[in-house]
Amino acid sequence: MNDLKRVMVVEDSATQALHLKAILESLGYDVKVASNGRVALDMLHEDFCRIVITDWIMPEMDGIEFCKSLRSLDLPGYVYVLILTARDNLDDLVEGLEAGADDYLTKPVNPAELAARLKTAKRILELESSLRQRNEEIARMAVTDQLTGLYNRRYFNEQLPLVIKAAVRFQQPLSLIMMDIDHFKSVNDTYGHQAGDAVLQKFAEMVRSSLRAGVDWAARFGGEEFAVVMTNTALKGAEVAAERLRLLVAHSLIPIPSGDKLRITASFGVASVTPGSPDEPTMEKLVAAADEALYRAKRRGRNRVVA
Ligand code: GH3
Ligand code: MG
Ligand code: MG
Ligand code: MG
Ligand code: MG
Repeated sequence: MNDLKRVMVVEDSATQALHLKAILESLGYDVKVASNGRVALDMLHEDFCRIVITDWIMPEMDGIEFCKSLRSLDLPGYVYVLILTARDNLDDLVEGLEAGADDYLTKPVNPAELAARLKTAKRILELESSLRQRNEEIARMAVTDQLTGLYNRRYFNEQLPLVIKAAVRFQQPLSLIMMDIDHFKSVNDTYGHQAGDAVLQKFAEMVRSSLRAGVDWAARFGGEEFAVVMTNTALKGAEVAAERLRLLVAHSLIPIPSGDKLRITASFGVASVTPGSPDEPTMEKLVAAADEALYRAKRRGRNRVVA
């Protein structure tokens, strides 16, 4: 990770900054210099840097204020801060660490010690990166349906109320399509569960391909039932989208592990939130309305869209 080869030096004395820069460059680091804490904060926003060595006493914003401000910011990653100062009593060290510094060094700096301290920084930052990545992965897994890669029911339940709230606030329409594969049980019964899974995956792919990026999103609601949420879309538009998807599904041949190709159909129920309607919309009401429409689509013979 080459961002661990970059160091920002925050130092008001140009001579000392140059001296430290030379040492760091001899250790293989790319160095940027900021003349005080305020300048350093601005630079971090523009060009993020994960290792910072800061002086204590500087005009405008000193090292302590800099550490405190830095820790209150929401930056793209953890910044490892070393204070490098002529102040060498124990109280100063404690104050520096309590302000949010990770390490404390006194001037004049010994290059070998600096190199070793920076190795510690690198180790901590690598650990932080891997934990961050793992967290992101877990967070993504928590909202993803494993079989299809679509959002799962949990995400649907968390997200839909927020989307409805936003639609009401911005007085925009919002539509929900609920869909259910027709006679899916017979796929499993005839061709086996693996074939059923392949059909679900292919169906999900067709749903995904029908979404408008950044506007619609789809979730696996459960079993062979899926939902598409269409923001800023009125009932008519959602009906058209559902009909297009219905045709795509009905005209597709789905390959299954046995080598056979299956034809499937699905039924669709569409419901909407309309701006200005007196009835306050909720997730429960919207889902119930789409479900009711889906039920009617099934009863009227399947392979159809009902709104
Ligand atoms: P309808 O047209 O009325 O919707 O009939 P259907 O057969 O599609 O509906 P039913 O609810 O009777 O059956 C749904 C089947 O979906 C039963 C269940 O075993 C199967 N199923 C649910 N989840 C999965 C899954 O993850 N993989 C597979 N292969 N099958 C699943
Ligand atoms: Mg100074
Ligand atoms: Mg079904
Ligand atoms: Mg059913
Ligand atoms: Mg079902």
